[in-house]
Amino acid sequence: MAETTTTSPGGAGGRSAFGAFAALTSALALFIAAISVVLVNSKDGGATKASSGSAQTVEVKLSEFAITPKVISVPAGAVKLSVTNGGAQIHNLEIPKLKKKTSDMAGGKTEVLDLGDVEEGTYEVLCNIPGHGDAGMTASLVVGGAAGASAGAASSSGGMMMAGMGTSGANPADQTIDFNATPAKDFQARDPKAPAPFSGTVHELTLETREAELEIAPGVKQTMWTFSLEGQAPTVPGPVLRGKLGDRFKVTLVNKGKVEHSVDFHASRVAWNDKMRSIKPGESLVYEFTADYAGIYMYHCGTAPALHHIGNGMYGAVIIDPPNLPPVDHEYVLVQSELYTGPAGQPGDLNKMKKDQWDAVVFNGYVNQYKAQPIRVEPQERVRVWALDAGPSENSSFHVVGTIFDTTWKEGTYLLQPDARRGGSQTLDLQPAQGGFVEFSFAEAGLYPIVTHKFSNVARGALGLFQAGEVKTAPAGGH
Ligand SMILES: [Cu+2]
Repeated sequence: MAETTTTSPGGAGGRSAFGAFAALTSALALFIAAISVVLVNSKDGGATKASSGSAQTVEVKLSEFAITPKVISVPAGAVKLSVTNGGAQIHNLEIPKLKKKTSDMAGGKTEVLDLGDVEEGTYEVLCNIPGHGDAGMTASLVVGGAAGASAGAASSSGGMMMAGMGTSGANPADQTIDFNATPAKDFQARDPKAPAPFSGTVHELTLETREAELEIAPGVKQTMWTFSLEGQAPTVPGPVLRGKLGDRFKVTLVNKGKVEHSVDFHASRVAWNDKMRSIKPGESLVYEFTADYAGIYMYHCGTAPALHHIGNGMYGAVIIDPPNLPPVDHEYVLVQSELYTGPAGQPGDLNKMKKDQWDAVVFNGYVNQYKAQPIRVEPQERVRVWALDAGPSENSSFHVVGTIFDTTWKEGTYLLQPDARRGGSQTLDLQPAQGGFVEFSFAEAGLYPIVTHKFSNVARGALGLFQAGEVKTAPAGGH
């Protein structure tokens, strides 16, 4: 039954000739991970016995994202684990209580971990690559008797990292966001201005991935996974890349992080198993594409579990201007996404991502940042906002309170342009990975809230302000 976890997503038999099956399996593991954890739990709830003889050597397999068996049962005494990485990504095996850990092992490698004489008891086992424990790579080492009782305990919650969680995905150690807090004096909101298109027709860019401690809300710093252009500070979202139809993008992706990453440009038409493959820390790849179609496109890391990599900050926008895009007075980019906190110093909590339990919904990566620092325009000026819903899971009903869009463009086409029928639009609706732009002006001086009209999310960080002209009153808390 366990074999279905590797063959069923591949589908037809033609896949067997597919050279890059490892990459395929890796990227599909997002879909597989949940299934395989269930399988392992039910199948390996019983114990694997150590081989006979004085050397108690037990075979343990690492994969995306499981440690098999889930319960490693051995008699008391000298214990060795023969650990094989059967996956595509780098994994390790750690037993924190025993202070034992394998090296970070590439796929296909086997390493024997000598635990020495181990006392009776139950020990937590995990892969300590960031995110992999949360993704399912936990197990229990049960030494001596009482294997049956401990096996039940270990399989009930998928390991100790999830202990005490109940039906909520939250870990008690996850950081909390105070939506009434105000940013520090020196806080600088991300510049929402849309960059001009790159000059020329061939754009050679170096895009780096790394972990970075970023402030996501007043007083809350989270270990985010980021994209940044060479020489620039890491940000969430990643940089906005903008070009024109027909431009050639030559992007060198460099992994400066501690875990594997990849990039998937929705603006491109390229083979997924080649260009979108995951690269290990220190590696790089070249991803070339021609901008054949106009739009605002998402790019994101697709390394399994992609939900974790996107949910923890690895997304950004590529804008390819449609032909004859009219000039406007101001042009902005607002990327909506969810934030899922984790414990301080750790990435966001994958369990909350799996359950759609976001802590916040934000524009350009920070709770209520344009409420704290409104975007300043003048009445009657024409404004274009490029909007992208990066998700990973929540929709957007993009709305600016107090005005009407006379122009909307979504997913490759104008939905509305000014004409004699005088049609107006109140929201731009976007599902995850959809984008477009809206155009409007403000009739009079004042404050104009920026929201997603799914208002439960406005209370959780998805609130900004346009300030048109001089305004006497201070921005109110709500509106
Ligand atoms: Cu990634």
